[in-house]
Amino acid sequence: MAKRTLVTSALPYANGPIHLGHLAGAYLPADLYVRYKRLLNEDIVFICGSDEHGVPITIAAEQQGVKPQDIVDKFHTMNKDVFEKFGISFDYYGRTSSAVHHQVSSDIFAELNQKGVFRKKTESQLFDPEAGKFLADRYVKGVCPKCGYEDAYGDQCEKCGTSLSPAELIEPRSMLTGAKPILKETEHWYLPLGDLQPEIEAWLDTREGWKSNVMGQCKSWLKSGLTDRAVTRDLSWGVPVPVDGAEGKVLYVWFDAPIGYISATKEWGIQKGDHELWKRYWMDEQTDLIHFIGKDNIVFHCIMFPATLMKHGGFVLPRNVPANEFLNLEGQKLSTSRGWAVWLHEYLEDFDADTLRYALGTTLPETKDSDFSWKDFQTRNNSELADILGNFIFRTLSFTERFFDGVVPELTGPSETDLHMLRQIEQQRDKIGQCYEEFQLREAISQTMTLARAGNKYLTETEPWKTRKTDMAACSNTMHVCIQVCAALSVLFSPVLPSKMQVLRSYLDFRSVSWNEVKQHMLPAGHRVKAGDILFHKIEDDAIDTQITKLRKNTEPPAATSFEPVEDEIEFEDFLKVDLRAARIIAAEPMPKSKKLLKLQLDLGFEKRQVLSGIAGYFSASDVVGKTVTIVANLKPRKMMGELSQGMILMASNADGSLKFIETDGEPGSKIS
Ligand code: B3M
Ligand code: ZN
Repeated sequence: MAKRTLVTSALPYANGPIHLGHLAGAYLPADLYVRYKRLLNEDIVFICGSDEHGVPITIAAEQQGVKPQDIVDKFHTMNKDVFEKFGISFDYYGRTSSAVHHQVSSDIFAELNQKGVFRKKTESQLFDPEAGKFLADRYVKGVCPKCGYEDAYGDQCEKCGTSLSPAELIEPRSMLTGAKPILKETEHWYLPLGDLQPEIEAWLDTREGWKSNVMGQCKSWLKSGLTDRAVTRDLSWGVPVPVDGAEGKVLYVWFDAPIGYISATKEWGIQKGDHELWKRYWMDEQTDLIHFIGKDNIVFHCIMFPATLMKHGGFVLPRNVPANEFLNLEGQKLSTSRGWAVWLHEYLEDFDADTLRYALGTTLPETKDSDFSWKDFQTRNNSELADILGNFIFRTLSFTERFFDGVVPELTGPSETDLHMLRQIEQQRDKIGQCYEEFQLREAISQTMTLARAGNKYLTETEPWKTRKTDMAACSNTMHVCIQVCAALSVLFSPVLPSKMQVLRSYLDFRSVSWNEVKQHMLPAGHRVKAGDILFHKIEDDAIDTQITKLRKNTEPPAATSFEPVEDEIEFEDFLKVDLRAARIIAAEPMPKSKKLLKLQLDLGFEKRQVLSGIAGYFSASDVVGKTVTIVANLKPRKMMGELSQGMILMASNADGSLKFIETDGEPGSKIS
């Protein structure tokens, strides 16, 4: 086992506030893991900070007509504060504009340069003749050479994840003036990734326990062959290139930003009065370095940064990079420019941090993209936090206060049911721990709720309100056991619900916060507890509707996008399985409490049917009545919101995001093939 762990979360650009997508990608998962490890009393340090360089910052400054420094000062402070309010427990939150960071990244560049690692090349690069500037990275957009996405940035296509150079873009256009760039020669330092490929490949082969989505991406880049990457830029904002004659050039933001993890660790040590402390975490092989990031950052953390560290020498390389996929919002891709996002500071005005930590934690995009919806948030809160966890705790503690004067009763002659419940405490502790160790954080949370669910069920089934009158010993045993389960939950749930579980421990007068002390018997008979207040309140429909309305109001319609790529080939027999029919919509009404669904009555000639269709955002009931449309008639019927849906209406999705029916002149019931 490692002596120590260094956990990092991607440094967010200080060019805007933090939203749910950021949290789900790199911050909440890291915090869950770190809080779990701290409960094991392991030596672990959690590092993050603001990424304050690069084109994202200067573009934001230009758009707002202020200086880059003003932008980073504003968002650094704001983001640091909101992370704290959300319970993200960084040991240190640095910033890449700090003097220490400039020094550390300069030194690393200089060392690599001196070792002759870089290749200096003069190449033609895109230049905006109107602005008189080279167009680095996000100053230029164009068509992705790999997937054809039209809005790919000069450094990366956000659609397919490929990392790019501006010159690779098809039909490039300047973000400064819209002008068509020309080519102009300039000299830069390149990291020769092509030459380093065998070393990188050999190192990646030694990595164990990586998620398949992460290793898969790495393998696919290696397969297409790595190429030299420039690590300097013609820009004025950033860490100046520490070489004589390199005026007007700075380090590429993706060169200096990951080094920010090192400089922030250094600053953390300095703050603790130990200038050498950072070396224990970065220069000693006993450290497990874990980078939590979103999937668009994989290439930088698994290839570029390790290559940099490798060639420098002396540094530890990541043991794991548990990158997450993307979080969608209400079924659509998050988009800050369109306003399709939930900002954390706004969320915290209306709800508490722990509720979101739980709801988001159960929906983390660990292996594939996932979706956050306000309805699901409400259900997670009402049906799980309030109805299971909160209800169990409140019933246990108020019953103990009322009938046992708040004193933990004796356990005497426990039944098999009592013993079974007690055994589950340790079983679940081990199972949950295993999930955390393997970065299966969703499952860790779900297994923790399983213990609460078991406790709630046990309490209901042992019926202490009845045994109180007939079998006082059984009643005492029930309450003794339930209190042990509450104590266990107060520790096992604390990575997810840190502040609520702290309150619970105060009710239980339970000081222990150590994972391994979670056992069958923690609070002895005679120990005093108090009932306290209800920990989780239900969230009403109104509060959720307000959020959905706010989201829709802030949002512009989806921008024109490209068409979906064609799906994989299927056999003719597969196609024949789908029974398509013409159907006339004879009645339509909105579904109560649903923003998405319309309830439609269809005439199929030989029979009538009800179908629920997710088109309410596009059509009103009166728009659709009378149309003869195409449906999948042999789709297994399913219930949605308590109503039966017998089939599915086919829709064409236009590139601009609008939906159209597949109308037909066929008579209702006729087969379409
Ligand atoms: N700021 C990119 C991002 O926010 C970048 C991460 C840096 S991690 C060293 O997606
Ligand atoms: Zn692409």
